[in-house]
Amino acid sequence: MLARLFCRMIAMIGIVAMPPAMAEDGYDLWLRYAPAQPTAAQQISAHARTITAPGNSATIQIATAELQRGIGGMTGTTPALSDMIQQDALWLATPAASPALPVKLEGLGREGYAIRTLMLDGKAVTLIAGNSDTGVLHGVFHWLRLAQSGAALDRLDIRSTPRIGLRLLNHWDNLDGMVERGYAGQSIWDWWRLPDYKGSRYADYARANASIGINGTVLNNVNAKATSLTAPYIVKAAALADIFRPYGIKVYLSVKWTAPMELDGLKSADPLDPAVAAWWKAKADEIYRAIPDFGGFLVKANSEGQPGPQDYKRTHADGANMLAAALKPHGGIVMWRAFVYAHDNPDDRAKQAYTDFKPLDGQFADNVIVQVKNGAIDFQPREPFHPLFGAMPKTPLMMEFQITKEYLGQSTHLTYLGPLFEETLQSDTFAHGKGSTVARVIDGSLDGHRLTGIAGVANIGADRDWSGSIFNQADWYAFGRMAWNPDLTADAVAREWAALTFSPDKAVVDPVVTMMMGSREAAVDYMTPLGLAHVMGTGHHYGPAPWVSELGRPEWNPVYYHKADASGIGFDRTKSGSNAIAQYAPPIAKRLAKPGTTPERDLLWFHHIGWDDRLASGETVWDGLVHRYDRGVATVGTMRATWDSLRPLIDPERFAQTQTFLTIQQREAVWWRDASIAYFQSITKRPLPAGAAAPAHPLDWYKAQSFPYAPGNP
Ligand code: BDP
Repeated sequence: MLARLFCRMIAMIGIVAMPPAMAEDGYDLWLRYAPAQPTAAQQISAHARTITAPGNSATIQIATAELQRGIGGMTGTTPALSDMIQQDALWLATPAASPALPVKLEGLGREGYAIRTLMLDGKAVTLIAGNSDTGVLHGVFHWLRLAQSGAALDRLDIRSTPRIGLRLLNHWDNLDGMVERGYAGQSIWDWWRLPDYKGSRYADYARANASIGINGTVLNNVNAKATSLTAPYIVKAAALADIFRPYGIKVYLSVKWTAPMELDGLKSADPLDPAVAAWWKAKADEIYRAIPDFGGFLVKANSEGQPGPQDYKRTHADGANMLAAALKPHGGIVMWRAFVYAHDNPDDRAKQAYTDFKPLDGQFADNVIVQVKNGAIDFQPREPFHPLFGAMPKTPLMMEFQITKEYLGQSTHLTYLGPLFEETLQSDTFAHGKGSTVARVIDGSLDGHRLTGIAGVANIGADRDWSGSIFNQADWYAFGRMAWNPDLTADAVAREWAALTFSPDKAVVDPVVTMMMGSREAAVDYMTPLGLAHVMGTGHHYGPAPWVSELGRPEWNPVYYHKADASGIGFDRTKSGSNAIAQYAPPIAKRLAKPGTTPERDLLWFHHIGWDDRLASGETVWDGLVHRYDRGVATVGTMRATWDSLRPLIDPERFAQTQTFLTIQQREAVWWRDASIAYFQSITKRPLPAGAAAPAHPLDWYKAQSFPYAPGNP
């Protein structure tokens, strides 16, 4: 408080460019409500002298408390609550409480809101209205976002409603506290001490999610344990559901297919066995008794060794529909994952999900949604969009992005995922001609689906800063914002985030956004340029290992993906190879059939190309590859320099963490570059292009590195 006062005094007497005096450990995320500059603070106060709210529900209490906290933090004056709408009030309203609202709420649904500056009985007020208290809460967070970013608050006329219904985090959290592919410490769920001990972090988690419109969370890992469906764990999940409910957030559980056998000794898990169906129905009834608004089940079946209906010669649809029938009476849904590939299937891994699921289009119950990863392999730095998008018009498909950066530098690399999300969402499937974007597949507008969804594998852990680094918070933020509106640009979201997280000052926002917007492409360049994929170290996926070739299943080996040999490099997915391109709509397949018409960024994903073939720039593939590795390293160098220049404008704590992480990123970018070049050069035997530095070590040195304790590796 003293520090804040001090800051404001300094700002008032006109000394500029002082670093904020508060210690910043990242816990507050983008909801910091730091003292605003004097004119901004005045503006905020002028539009929020009092708050009038409809009733006193838990959700409305959260909304008013958030406004008081936010406005108090930014201006130093906490507005009072008032029963009467006063001049310059913030007026929160629902039609239930105020039947004759001066704004129309049709079309805003249960979660949307309107914000409007208007005159009411001669008084200027800002109305934040929604059809439900949750809608009002979302509107409150929008208004606070505007206030924090220094936007004008005097003539607001905003209507916003989410384009996608289910906006979910998927926690890959195990019951023992380990987070699979987690790089931010242990799980935030303290299963052992739940349901009795409920630390304040659970509400803070819900608040952060509500602020960006996330409305559901799958509590446990897709590689699920049956134990999470036992009575004690249902009570624990119910305790979390009770905390999340007023924030508009539902809980969901991942389920293990063989739970009826493991927990109650059933002889089979055959979905068509009436005893199995009865078990799941009873289990659903039991869950809904404890959690009346339980969301439903997420299922990973017949994937990477998990059991599933195919073990009984049944289809994914048979399995999903059986679970759906158990949930249906309660309004629950099944999210059935399409992330499948089988050890006994010799076909291109990238084709297998489509091959399995496409024939099932139209066979799923109406409360089933099929959850598809953004690309056909597995969360790589870059993948072309998954060919299932646009290929199953009769089935609702939801998107699965990975927010945690298993393949993008894990916790320490600054690789903002907004551009990856945007690239996928804006990809055109051509399912119904031009403009059939992936965003329109998953928002349901393309094929008229009402059940719509998007999931992000969470990057949240018990670390004080939640996500393992300050900049990783941006990926959580971007996921939520782009789930609400999949047509938002990564750049616009980065701008918002940077303003909220650091400062609305252009001198901060512009360089931070430039760093962020180039960062994912830099990682693609230094890890997997020109469409390469899956060349990471075995198991932990940390660091380069394109040489790995001896693992049990072919598709576990990086050599399977890059297919580098004396003649060239890349995976031939055209007619002469696996013909995966035929899974795309004809206009896309046609374009991908030839290297010359394939986007260069995906070249080696679709083609095996001669080392001496030419890229658009005129350079050979080998030279172009090396140049891209170099470009990636150079971009990280520029990012570091940019960050260093921001020292006077960023608080010391968050400045230092980011600076250190950028140092790690630069060192590791060089390592990626050198190891990759050393390996590919051992295959191509060509000299490095003029001016390119030789790798620092011989290939064997890179091969000898090992990381037995890399985090997140199950
Ligand atoms: C892979 C991860 C693995 C997950 C799997 C999945 O390496 O830990 O279990 O995805 O999505 O990327 O099921």
